[in-house]
Amino acid sequence: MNLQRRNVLKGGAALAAAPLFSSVTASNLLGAELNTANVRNGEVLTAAHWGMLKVSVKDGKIVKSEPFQKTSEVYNPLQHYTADMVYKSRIKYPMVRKSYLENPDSPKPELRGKDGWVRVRYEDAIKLVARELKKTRKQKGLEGVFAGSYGWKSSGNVHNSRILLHRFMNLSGGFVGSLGDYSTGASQIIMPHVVGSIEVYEQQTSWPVVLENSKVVVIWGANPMATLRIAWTSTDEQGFKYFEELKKRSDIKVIIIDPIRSETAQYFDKAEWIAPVPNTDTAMMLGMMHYLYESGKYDKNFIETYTSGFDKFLPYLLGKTDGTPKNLEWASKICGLKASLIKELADTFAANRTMIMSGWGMQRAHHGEQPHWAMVTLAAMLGQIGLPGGGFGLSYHYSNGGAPTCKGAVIGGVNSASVGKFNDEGEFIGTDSGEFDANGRFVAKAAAVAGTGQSWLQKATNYAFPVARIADALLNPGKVIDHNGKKITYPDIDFIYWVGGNPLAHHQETNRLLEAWRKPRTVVVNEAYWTPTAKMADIVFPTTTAYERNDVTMTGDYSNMNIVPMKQVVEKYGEARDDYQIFTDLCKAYAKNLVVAYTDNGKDEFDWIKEYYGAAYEQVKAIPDFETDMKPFEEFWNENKPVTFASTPESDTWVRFGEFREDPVLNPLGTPSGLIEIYSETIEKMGYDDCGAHPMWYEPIEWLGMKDKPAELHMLSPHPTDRLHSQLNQTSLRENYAIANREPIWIHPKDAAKKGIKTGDLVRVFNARGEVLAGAYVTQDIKEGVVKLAEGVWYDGFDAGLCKNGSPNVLTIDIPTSKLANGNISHTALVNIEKFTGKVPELTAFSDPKFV
Ligand SMILES: Nc1nc2c(c(=O)[nH]1)N[C@H]1C(S)=C(S)[C@@H](COP(=O)(O)OP(=O)(O)OC[C@H]3O[C@@H](n4cnc5c(=O)[nH]c(N)nc54)[C@H](O)[C@@H]3O)O[C@H]1N2
Ligand SMILES: Nc1nc2c(c(=O)[nH]1)N[C@H]1C(S)=C(S)[C@@H](COP(=O)(O)OP(=O)(O)OC[C@H]3O[C@@H](n4cnc5c(=O)[nH]c(N)nc54)[C@H](O)[C@@H]3O)O[C@H]1N2
Ligand SMILES: [Mo]
Repeated sequence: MNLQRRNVLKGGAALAAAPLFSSVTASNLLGAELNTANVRNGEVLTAAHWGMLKVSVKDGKIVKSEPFQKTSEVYNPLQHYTADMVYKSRIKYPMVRKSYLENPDSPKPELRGKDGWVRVRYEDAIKLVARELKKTRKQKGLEGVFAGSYGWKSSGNVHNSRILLHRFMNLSGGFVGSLGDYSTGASQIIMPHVVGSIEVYEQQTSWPVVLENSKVVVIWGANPMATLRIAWTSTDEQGFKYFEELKKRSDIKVIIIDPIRSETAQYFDKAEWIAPVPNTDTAMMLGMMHYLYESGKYDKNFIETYTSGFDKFLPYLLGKTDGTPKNLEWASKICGLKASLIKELADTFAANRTMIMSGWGMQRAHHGEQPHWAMVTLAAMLGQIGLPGGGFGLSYHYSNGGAPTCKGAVIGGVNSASVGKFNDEGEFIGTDSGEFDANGRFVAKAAAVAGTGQSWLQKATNYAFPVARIADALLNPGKVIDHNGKKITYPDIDFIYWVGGNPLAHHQETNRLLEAWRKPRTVVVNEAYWTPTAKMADIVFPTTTAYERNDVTMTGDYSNMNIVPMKQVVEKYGEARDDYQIFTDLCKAYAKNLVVAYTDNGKDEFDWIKEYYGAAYEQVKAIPDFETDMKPFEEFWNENKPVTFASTPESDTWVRFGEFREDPVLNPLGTPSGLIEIYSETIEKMGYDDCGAHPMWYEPIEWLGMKDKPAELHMLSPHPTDRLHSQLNQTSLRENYAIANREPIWIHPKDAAKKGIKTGDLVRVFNARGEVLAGAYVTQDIKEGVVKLAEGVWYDGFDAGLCKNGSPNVLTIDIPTSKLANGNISHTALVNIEKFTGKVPELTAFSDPKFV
C-alpha cells in the first residue's frame, strides 16, 4: 500500500480494516512477562484525542496530567484535566427512566428528559435491553433499529465504542446506520466529483515542502491553533510544530480570512486578518476569478491541460447566463470587502507561490458544496495545483495533515463483523462471512472491512441516511429524499442505541431534535457522564472512561508516528463497565452462541491489544532492511513508552497532485474525465435546483445580506478552543472561559453598544427556533454584525424551555446543505441578542437528573 496516497478515512477503514490475525497470540511473542497490574503510585502513559498523556497517580487517584513529551512551545490546556474527566458528572449506576420501567410497551416517550430515573441492577438492565431490542426487530424489522451512533468516542482501537456497538448490532441481526459525518458533510461528497478524491481526509503536501517553497500561506476559514489540539486517533502534535515554524518565517506572508479574529489570527499577530460576511466566500472567490480572467492573469495552460468544463463555467462567471457578471464590485457588495482588497488578494495569489489552507467551517453552511468547489476552481486558475507549496489543502487544520507519513506499521482495530443468522430456536449460527467449526470455534472467513457499501454493512446501508438528517428521519418515516444522485427512503425507527456521541449537543435545531427524539419507543445510551443525550435516554449504562481500561492507539492520523500503550490509570468508577463488557453481556442475553462470535472466541482486552500489536510487529519485521526499536509486546507494554516511527525522504518531499501534474494521462484523477471538473456532467444529470453543475453563488437561507432578515446578527458556532466538542465541558477548564457561568458569546463593541451589553453580562440569545442564555464577551476580534457561540455545549433546557448553558444548536437550522450532500449547515443562522433581565435560573447542565 502506498502510505502517502492512502485514504485516511476518519472512523472508517483505517481503524477497522485490520485483518483477523487469529494466529498471533501472546505465546508466540517471546519476551518478558506481561505486567498488567494497575499503578497505584507513579506515572502512567496513556493517550486521548488531545495527545499522549503522562498521568500521575497517588494512592490510586489521579493527581496530575501532563503532555508526555514537549513537541513545541504551544500550550494545550486540554491535556491537564484528566482528573476531572474521571471524577466529574459521572453516571454511577445503570438507570432506567421511570415510565419506561413501568411499561416498556407504552413508555410515554414524550416524558424523555423530564421523567425521574430508577436505579436498576446491571443484569436486569441487560435483560431489558436484549428483550426490547428483539421485540423491535420482530415488530419493525432491522430497519426499526438505529445505531449509526455518530460521535467522537475516546481514542483506543479495542474499546472503540461505536464499532463495538456496530459489531453487536450486526451480529445480532442488523441495524440502520448513517452516511457521512458532521465535519465535512458537504465537502466529502462534492470533492470526489471535482478532483476524484475526498480531499478532506487525504494527506496534504508535506509541511517541509510548504516551508521551503510557499511565499504566501492563506488560512481560509480555519483555526488550526485551536483545532489541532486534537486528532481523530490521538494528536502527534506535529501541526503545532510546523505552524510555529511558519510564524518564525518572516519571508512567508500569512493571510487569514475569517469573520472571527480566531486564536490562529491572534497567534499570527503579524498576519493580515480579512473578515468577509459569513457564508459569502464563494462570491468573494468568484470575484477573484472574474478579475483573473478579465485581466488575463489566470493560467490558461493549466486550465486547458488539467481541467474540464471551464468553457461551461465561463458564461456564468461573465454573466452571460444570468445578466450578472461576477466581477469585483458584485463580489464586494455580497462579501462586504472592498473591491480593491479582493483584487489585491487575487494579484498576491497569482504573483506568488501560494498555498491555500482551508478549514471546513465554510462548508458547514447552506450550499456548503460551493465554497470548496469554487476554491479548487480558483486554485486551478492560479495554476499552482501540484507544484511544491502551491495549490490548496483541506486538512492542514485537522489531525496534523501535512505531517509527513512515517514508515512503519499501523495498528488494527475491532471490526464491525457481518450480519448474523439465526436458526428456528433463535440460536446464532453464523454470518455471511463466518461460521462455527467442528470444535465450536467461530471462524470469520473474510476480514470484515468498514466503509459504506461494503458487505458487512449492506443490510444496514440499505436503510442508512445522511448522518445529519437524523431528526428529519425520525420525524418522517417513509419520506424519500435525494442524496448525491440516489433516492433514500427513511426507515421507521423505533429503537435508538447511541454510544460515543452527544447528539443533543451536536445536532442542529435542538427543539426539533427533542421532538424527533421523543418518537421512538426505546432509546439506550452508554455514557460515562450525565450528558444531555444520556438524560434523553430510557436506559443508561454507565461506561468507563479511557482512563479506566487498557488499550492501544496510534498518534498521527496522517503521520502514523507513534504506537502508544493506553494503560489503565485508575480503577473503574462506580458501577461503570467497558462498552465491550456491556455488549458481551448483551450478546449472552440475546441469543445462544452469539457471544462466541462477538468476542472472537472469548478474547479479553489484552488478547485484542496483543493481537493488534503483534500484527503490527510482524508487519514491521517483514520490511526489508528496516531499523526500528519496536519490541515484542510484553517489553513494549511494560516499558511505558511509545514506539516512534520516522518519516522518509519521499514523504518529506511529497506534493499533493504532484503525479497528476507530472502526467495527467498516466496519473488521472478519479473523476469521469480524469481531470479537475469545473463542470460536472454527473451533477448536471442529477438536475438539482440547489446544486448546479459548476460552482455558483447561492444565497443562504439566512445571512446578513438578505432582504427581510428574520433576526439581526449572524451567529457562527465554531469548534471550541477549550473542549473537544462537548467533551471537557464539565471540567474546571470551563472556569477559564465561562462568563456569567455560561458559554461566552463574542460580540462586536458596536453591536453591544446598541443593546447596552457589556462584557460579563448575562444575555439572552434567541430566534424563532429557540433561546439560550450566554455570557457576553465584547471584543474587536469579531466582524461587526457577527457573534460567536462555540459548539459542544451540554444542553440544559429540559425544565426551562431555554438552554441555560448556551448551546448554539438551539438556534441553528436543521436543513441540508443541498440535495447533493445533505450536510449540516451549523454556520448558517441569524440570531437576536439582548441583556437578560429576568430571574437568573440555576445552571443544571452538569448535575444529575432527578432520581426516584
Ligand atoms: N453548531 C454546531 N454544531 C456542530 C458543529 C459545529 O461546527 N457547529 N460541528 C459538528 C461536528 S464537525 C462534529 S464532529 C460533532 C461532534 O459531536 P460529538 O462527537 O457527538 O461530540 P462529543 O462531545 O465529542 O461527544 C462524544 C461523546 O462520547 C462520549 N464517549 C467518549 N468515550 C466514550 C466511550 O468509550 N464509550 C461511550 N459509550 N461513550 C464515550 C463522551 O463522553 C461524549 O459525550 O458536532 C457537530 N455539531
Ligand atoms: N480544540 C478543538 N479542536 C477540534 C475540535 C474541537 O471540538 N475542539 N473538533 C474537531 C472536529 S470534529 C472538526 S470537524 C474540526 C473542525 O474544523 P473546522 O470546521 O475548520 O472548524 P470551525 O471552528 O467550524 O471553523 C473554522 C473557522 O472557520 C470560520 N468560519 C465559519 N464560517 C465561515 C465562513 O463563512 N467564511 C469564512 N471565511 N470562515 C468561516 C470560523 O470562524 C472558524 O474560525 O476541528 C477538530 N478540532
Ligand atoms: Mo467534526
